[in-house]
Amino acid sequence: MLSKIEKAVLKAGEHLLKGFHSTKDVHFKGKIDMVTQYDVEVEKILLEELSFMSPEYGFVAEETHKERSISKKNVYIDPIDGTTNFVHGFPFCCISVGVYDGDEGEYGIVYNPVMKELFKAERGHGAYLNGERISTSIKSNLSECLIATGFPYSVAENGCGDLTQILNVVLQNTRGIRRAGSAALDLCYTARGVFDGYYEYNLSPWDIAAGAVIAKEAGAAVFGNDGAGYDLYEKFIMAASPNISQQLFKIINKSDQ
Ligand code: LIP
Repeated sequence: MLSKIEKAVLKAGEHLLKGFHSTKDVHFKGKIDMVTQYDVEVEKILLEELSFMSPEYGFVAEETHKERSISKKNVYIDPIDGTTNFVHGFPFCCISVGVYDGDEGEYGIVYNPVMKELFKAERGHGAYLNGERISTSIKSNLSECLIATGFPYSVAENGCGDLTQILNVVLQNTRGIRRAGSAALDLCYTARGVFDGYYEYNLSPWDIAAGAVIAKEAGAAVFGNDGAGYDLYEKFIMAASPNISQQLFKIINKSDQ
């Protein structure tokens, strides 16, 4: 199954790559929430190439299948995660396909054709980058850690609010943060140990579905607000090396009270 999904993602990736180097028709779903013809076209290719999974699996996809699926088994598709990066020519953008049976992630594939990085994982079989096994960092001192995060599009209308307080605490207790613009790749860069941890609020299920499987299979602690398991529809996710996950969770939650 994973190899058939990978084939579909690689085919759709060719179109993302063509679009990355082409002029884009940009439309706005919100003040800074952009969409291009390539988001829609890549999603169409993925839905066609993955149609073999229906009717056993439902589909949830950012551009044309936003509603929550009634199926138990679902495919979560973000055709271009990091759309702002894609529009501005910043090469941190990807296709993200996560396959779930209920709340359990079965497969995750995240593909950045611009940087030629293909992350994939199958539950219980480890996580890989371009065929090489990956795992989280082993740092145990939060002050030595590089943490990734992001901000919802709504900051353009409402500002950062509580996120500023959290950012202050994280910056005072770590080596720094990176806001790279793609939740899927932030999770994968945590899985490969480049980031020691990642957290973000107000994401959509398609942003995190695949990356969460990859991070978990790479040994990351991945959880939501309760500090236990994660929920694709919860408005908070954190993934981190198990050696620092509780330290990071604590400072984020202490600052959030
Ligand atoms: C993006 C996420 C990113 C978040 C952005 C946006 P999109 O998804 O991947 O982590 O900070 O606000 O939600 O819109 O590029 O698919």
